[in-house]
Amino acid sequence: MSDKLKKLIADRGSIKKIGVIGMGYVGIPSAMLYADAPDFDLVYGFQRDSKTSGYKIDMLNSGKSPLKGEEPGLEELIEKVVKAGKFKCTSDFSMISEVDAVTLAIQTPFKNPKDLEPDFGALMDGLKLAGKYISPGALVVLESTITPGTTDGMARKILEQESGMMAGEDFALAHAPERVMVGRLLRNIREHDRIVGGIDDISTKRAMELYSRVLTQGKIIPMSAMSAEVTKTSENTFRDLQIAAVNELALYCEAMGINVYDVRAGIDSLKGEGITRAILWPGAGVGGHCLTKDTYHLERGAKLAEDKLDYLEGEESLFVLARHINDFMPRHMFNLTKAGLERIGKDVKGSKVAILGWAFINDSDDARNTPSEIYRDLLLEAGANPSVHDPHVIDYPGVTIARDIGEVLKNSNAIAIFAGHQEYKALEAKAIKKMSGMEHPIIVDGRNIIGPDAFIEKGFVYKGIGRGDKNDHKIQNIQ
Ligand code: SAJ
Repeated sequence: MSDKLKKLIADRGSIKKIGVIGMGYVGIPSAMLYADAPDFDLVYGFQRDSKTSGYKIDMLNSGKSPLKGEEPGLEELIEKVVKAGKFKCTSDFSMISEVDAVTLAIQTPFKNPKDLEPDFGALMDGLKLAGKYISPGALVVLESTITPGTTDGMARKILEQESGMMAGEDFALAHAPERVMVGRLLRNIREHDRIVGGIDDISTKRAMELYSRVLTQGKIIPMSAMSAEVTKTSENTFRDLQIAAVNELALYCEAMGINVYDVRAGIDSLKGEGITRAILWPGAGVGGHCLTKDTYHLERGAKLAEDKLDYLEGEESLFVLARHINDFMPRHMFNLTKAGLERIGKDVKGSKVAILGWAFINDSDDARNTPSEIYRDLLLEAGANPSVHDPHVIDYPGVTIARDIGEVLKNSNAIAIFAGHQEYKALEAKAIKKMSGMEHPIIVDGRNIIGPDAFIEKGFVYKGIGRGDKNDHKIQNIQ
């Protein structure tokens, strides 16, 4: 523990001013909670005044949320802290010199998962700006999900180069990964336990001071920076693995002619102390900004340590295989659609297919890495004519999203359900059939939200993920 840093922090006293770099799904709710905490005096939200996201600066400073979709309590909190003068959004990064702590909540996508090559461009720009302006005794925290080894590796290097100071000596450095989900951002930050990992104990301690002020139910779990990086990447990797396991089971159940949901309920019934059976839900695919890439961050971290790794010769990583299984599910939806059309002697080529749900998750407008896009592209490749409906997603590059479900169902040979939105749970066979105008429309349920019998009775050709008990049903001719 560096006495020099200890003294610098003691001279500064408790954290009063904070800077948040990256006004997005993580940065905005975090900044507002810091600003609303009585212990902190002022929070700057740092946002580049770029063509694509510069508009956020004025919106936030006028107390408005630039985030799309329902975020309970967020708009009110922005208005409150802006009115109270406790939050300012700015593109003047030199103000970082004033703050006691600066956090970075910047996207860390992958350029190419195959080569495990992340796109750290935006994060490196943020680190350079933080390094350029931080003052002695400040704390820097990475909240983005990153490859294990990044905090004490690339981030430390950039911050030291830009600042001319030493991490652990002149400034504190830590990783405290976000754990938020769209639709409940504020609640997740307040209530989830927070993993806090410093490059040394004094950095961990200083970062704990920051997060303990915003947690209501959650507790702080201190550890090393590397352990924090692995915790975050592997908690999403494990979730992805659990989803891949039940997706594989669903594919088996289809082949065996049984209902995966009966099996799931059976497995889930084994309860009692010490028995955890976390079986998740099969479906049309895994989207979003997290599960689709965090496995590759973990893999990259392990690769950096592969000279010490003892693993099966020539075997693929279980985690990467899980990614491939989940990436296969939209293609499986395509195969089910094709099989359904073939049952009535139709080819995918020239067929009109209605895609219900563009969001990657239910009842949200978030369509980042949506599985629906993979399915849509497969249809286009096969010469089909896809159309898309989603009650929540307003716009998305390269696709027209209809508001009127009748419009996409009209003359549709097939209907594919990709998101479990509430609106779709009320779908009625008779009404859908009337809108499609087909004698035997194909309906492919990727989220198990419709009752197969109600549709089969109306002459639909039903296909469902994991529904081997129904997928080869007798087609009914309705007089
Ligand atoms: N999905 C399934 N079956 C399931 C659960 C989800 O197919 O049983 C699909 C969803 O449809 C969606 C995708 O997986 O397409 C991701 O869904 P999600 O519920 O995991 O949502 P995310 O990605 O927004 O949230 C995850 C969460 N991680 C964990 O629970 C370990 C969240 O806590 C994280 O904060 C978030 O990633 C993140 O930002 O890392």
